[in-house]
Amino acid sequence: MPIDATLPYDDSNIFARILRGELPSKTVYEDEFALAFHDINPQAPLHILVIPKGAYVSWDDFSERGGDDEIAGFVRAVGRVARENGLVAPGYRLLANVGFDSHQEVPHLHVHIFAGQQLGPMLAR
Ligand code: DGP
Repeated sequence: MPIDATLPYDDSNIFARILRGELPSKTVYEDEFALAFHDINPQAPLHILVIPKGAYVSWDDFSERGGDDEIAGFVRAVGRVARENGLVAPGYRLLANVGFDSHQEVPHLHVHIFAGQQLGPMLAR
């Protein structure tokens, strides 16, 4: 079910549990500001999720409340994950769903990295 991105942060969401080590994930990268892991239901040959370590519901929440250090750290982590996986030359796609119309399902900000094939049009037609 898509979530309402205007609701307060819910500490029991799946990605919060992954961050606390209560649920496993296939970690790709971790630093002070971000954790990257493989999506459980990949939509491309390579499908990685990058999440901030802080408690933010969505891109909207993060861009409004996130500290400058957290925002810079997170953006750099996303770029680094792509670079370290050799994705810059072939190309990749970033996606962050926010709220109901985008079908955001997990209420902790996550940026999808899709790669490994021609990704086609930006939106399903
Ligand atoms: P979105 O629709 O943008 O909220 O995408 C949520 C993504 O999270 C979706 O591609 C599947 C992934 N996902 C959901 N639960 C888990 C989980 O427990 N582990 C991992 N690795 N990914 C998950």
